[in-house]
Amino acid sequence: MRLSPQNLPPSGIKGPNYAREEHAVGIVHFGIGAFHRAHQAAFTDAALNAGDRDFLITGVSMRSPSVAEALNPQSGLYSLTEREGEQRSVRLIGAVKNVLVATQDPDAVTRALAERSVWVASFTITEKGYRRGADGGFPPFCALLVRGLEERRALGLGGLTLISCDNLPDNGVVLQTLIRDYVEAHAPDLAAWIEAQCAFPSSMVDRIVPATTPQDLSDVEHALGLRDEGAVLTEPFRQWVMEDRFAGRRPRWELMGAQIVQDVRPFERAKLRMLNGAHSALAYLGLERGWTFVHQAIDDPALSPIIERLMRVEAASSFEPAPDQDLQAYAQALLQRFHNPALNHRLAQIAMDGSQKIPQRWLETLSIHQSRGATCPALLTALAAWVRHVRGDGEAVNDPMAETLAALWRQNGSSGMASALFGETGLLTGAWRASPENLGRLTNLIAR
Ligand code: CS2
Repeated sequence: MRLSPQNLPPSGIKGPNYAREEHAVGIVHFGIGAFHRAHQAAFTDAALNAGDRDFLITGVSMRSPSVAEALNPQSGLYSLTEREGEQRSVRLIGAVKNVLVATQDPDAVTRALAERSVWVASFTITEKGYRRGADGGFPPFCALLVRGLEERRALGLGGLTLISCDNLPDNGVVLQTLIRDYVEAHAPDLAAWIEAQCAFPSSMVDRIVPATTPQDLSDVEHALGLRDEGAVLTEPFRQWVMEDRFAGRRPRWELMGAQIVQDVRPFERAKLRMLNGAHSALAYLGLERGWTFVHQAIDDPALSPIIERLMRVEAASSFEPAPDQDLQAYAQALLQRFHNPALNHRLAQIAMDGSQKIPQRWLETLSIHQSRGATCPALLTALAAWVRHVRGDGEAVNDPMAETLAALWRQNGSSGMASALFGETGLLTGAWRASPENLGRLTNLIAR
């Protein structure tokens, strides 16, 4: 039997206390993967439970129908399980109303954005989701979003708050710039309206959400007595820091601990360079040492000192913390989260799309230290492991630049890769143009 509003698990498992069918949709979310369901949707559900009205979520998948197939037969209802050590806690989340698949029904996405009740469009479309094509082409969500905004203007409705929740520095600015460029090319007369009517707050989101496995689905089935194809499993920890910049109404996300601040940057730098930076290092170094999960890699005495140095010394000294931000306590808390054995967070999941992740996770830090004349042995060790990873003779490389990177290996070999990537005219010099000394160090580390 499948979970749905008609088939609820026995009491004892908490669920939404609000009448879902009486609420309108207030948020359209692009990229409704496990992360959104464990993070922003849970924050929104908490606000609805506390009495906020009309902030249900319409999720949008750009291509794959799998989330729509999992959630729509359950009227959007799903379970969220927090796991830490032996502890399990499960509840039902009611905030998602339905899921649209953009390739199947693009007009439905436009209509959803142009609903009078909608105030917010949010995004977890991954780092590569913001990338323009080699031919300058725009990512597909831009056209859908801008059509929705055009429709709002035509109907005399207000603009939206557009919140990027992806792991990119200044993600609000990234989104705003992309939309501004798209509008300039395709709908120039909308530019002033967007400027006046929409807001693009930057935000930092944090919760470790491993991809749900078939084993997880059976465990959840056992706990609920019902099949939940939309189940997500995560850690108890969650954090959401958002810039105080809104175009209109929003749910009271702070009821579940969201912080609304003037300047997100110190939180976002700490998260990207320390948490995500350590994650990517664990992924490439850990996979090479034969590990499958984050908790195994961080327990490896050959790796933990590198990870500690990367976070506590190299990343933590690369930016100015906010007044109350204690970066050593943050590093300590991160280590504890990485050790959580109940999460089974796969290194291969983190290793994906490295070319899109390492600039903000590692290369900015390297560049800052290089300009100060300091060396970063931990980051260079991790970077060497990534360079070996993209050679592609182990597991298949899951990265939009995989072919280019493999070709670079064929042309340059181990001795030429450092400068082919990070030298004067290297492929990835956007964030870091390595000094001759650092190129030498990296070359040695790649060859080991
Ligand atoms: C991870 C992140 O897959 C990855 O690249 O580093 O998804 C990480 O788990 C989240 O950002 C934690 O908030």
